[in-house]
Amino acid sequence: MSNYKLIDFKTLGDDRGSLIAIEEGYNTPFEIKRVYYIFDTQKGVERGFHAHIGLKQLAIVVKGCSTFILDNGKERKEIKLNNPNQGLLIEGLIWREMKDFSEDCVLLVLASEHYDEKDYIRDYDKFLEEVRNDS
Ligand code: T46
Repeated sequence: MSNYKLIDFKTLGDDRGSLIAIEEGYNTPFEIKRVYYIFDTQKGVERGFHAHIGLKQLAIVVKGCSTFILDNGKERKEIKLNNPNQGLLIEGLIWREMKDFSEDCVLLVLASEHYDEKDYIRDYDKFLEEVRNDS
């Protein structure tokens, strides 16, 4: 499946602990216009269930773990994120769902655009129609 990539970040560690720097144009291939984070997710909760028309995002589980399901209309892939030195880049038409949040999970997302509800496709049949029109 294209339109997604796992990016490994360099950990800058010393005897005080670890530090990871994310810099636009260096380990993030888009201009960062927005940052949001999801935390205190209740047990059993599933989120997402939408695709984006133009948004690019880099998702990093900075603490705990969570699983992304990516769906391009033809195949589905499960990606478990449990390491702050790895980011999931999602670009293009991909339906996403998130599940299995650990109690301590903090999911940080860097986004290429400001929040715009018009960029969301929240209906799966409409998403499939967009995929057909796109190919
Ligand atoms: C995505 C996945 C990974 C805002 O007002 N501003 C924002 O920047 C965001 C992201 C959300 N909101 C509002 C919209 C909703 O009323 O916050 C509420 C929760 O958003 P949503 O239901 O879209 O959350 P998720 O977890 O289903 O999806 C989020 C992002 O919205 C989405 O872009 O790819 O995380």
